[in-house]
Amino acid sequence: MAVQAPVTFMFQPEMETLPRERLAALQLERLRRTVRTAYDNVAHYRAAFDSAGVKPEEVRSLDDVAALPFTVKDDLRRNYPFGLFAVPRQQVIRLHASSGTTGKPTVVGYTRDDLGMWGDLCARTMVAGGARPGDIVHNAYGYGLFTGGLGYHYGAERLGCTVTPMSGGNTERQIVLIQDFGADVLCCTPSYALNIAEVADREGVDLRKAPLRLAVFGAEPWSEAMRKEIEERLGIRCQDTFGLSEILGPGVAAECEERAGLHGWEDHFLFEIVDPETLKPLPAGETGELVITTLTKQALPMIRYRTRDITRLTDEPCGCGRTHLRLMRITGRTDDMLIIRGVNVFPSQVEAVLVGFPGVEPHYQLVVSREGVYDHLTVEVEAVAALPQAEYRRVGADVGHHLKSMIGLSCTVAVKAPGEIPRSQGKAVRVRDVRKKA
Ligand code: DLL
Repeated sequence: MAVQAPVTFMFQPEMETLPRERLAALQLERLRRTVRTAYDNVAHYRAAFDSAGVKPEEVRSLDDVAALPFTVKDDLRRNYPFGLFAVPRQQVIRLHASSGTTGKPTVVGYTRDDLGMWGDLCARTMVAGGARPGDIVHNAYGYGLFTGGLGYHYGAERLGCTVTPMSGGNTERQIVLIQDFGADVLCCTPSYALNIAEVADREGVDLRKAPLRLAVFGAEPWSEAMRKEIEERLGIRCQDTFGLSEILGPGVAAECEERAGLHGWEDHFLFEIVDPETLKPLPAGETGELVITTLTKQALPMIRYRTRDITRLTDEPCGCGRTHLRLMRITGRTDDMLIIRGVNVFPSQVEAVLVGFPGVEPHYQLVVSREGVYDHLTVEVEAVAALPQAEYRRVGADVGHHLKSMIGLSCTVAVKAPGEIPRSQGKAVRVRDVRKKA
């Protein structure tokens, strides 16, 4: 029987539409190979498997992954810089690293095949969002040790786009080049796009008149409210993409044009959700911590990597025709979750209340302090215009009231003058913790 061509344009349709049973069979074969290679070539994995009492040959079904030990960020630090590589260093032709605010950075490496796969997956990701060969791609993700810039650079080239390797910063110049080169696609973090929109407004440039039609966002949590705000201000469609350095960089999961979650590329990764407290796998559809195992990475195989990201998965069929499961929008990280007087709150929930709120701009920071034995949260947000102090207090009280009723959070809202909240150059800093560490 002739297979009907998918209606949606895809970068690797034969993989993206693979029936789920065949996808599972492919995953199992690749999982077994990855586990074997990791055990045979990486001392850390051998020790971890031995102390958990499991042998690579005991992985006979995908469910057996639950018996394998987890890998955490600290394992990368402890094996700094190259201790988790599964191939001789000479075969590792690229390194990236996290900036690492505390301790050693985490280093990741790629073989030539890894880079080929990464380029393919970034191309797939961009196409899922609506990019097409021939587009002009303005890439404002940071180039360098961060994976965002080079990841999407190779993806866009692989797709057959014309790439402007802009990197972050120098926003005025970015706006000039977006217009002069007639960029179709913007790659950057949502918070940086907001910065671009603001600087363009200030300079009297209407980017809605430019050809720009699509933004490939990711690298930080953002809300639906923020999507709407940026779409209106820039006159473009904003698509979510997800990834992390330890697993690949960008290109792990991508929102398609249906916007019903992000397809996780299952021919290369195995996705699980576990309870962050008990670490037990959760049933399909439940919200918990995302755990990922790489299935094809050569230089740095990752077995059950605990991402700390909170989401849930669905494998319901998607209108786009792709068969790969979907990760729902990442609401935050277990380590970004604030617990303020017993209320769990993620910055993205506060964002959803602030964006579009009358009188304030969507620039904000959450400041956590200690008052006696209690933690206290101050939400700093900017006023749309310079106003008398009494007016700031009135707007602040109004915002505070809404935060209390929408997310049950009692906090102080400090309304700041325009321009007082630091602008994002890449990943926005949403939380400032000023508690004295005991
Ligand atoms: O941020 C890779 C990336 C670059 C993804 C460009 C997408 C676009 P890391 O610096 O290692 O890698 O940070 C990974 O960022 O564990 C999440 O907490 C967060 N993150 C990434 N994408 C999203 C997203 C890159 N779409 C960490 N929504 C991850 C929410 C995201 N959080």
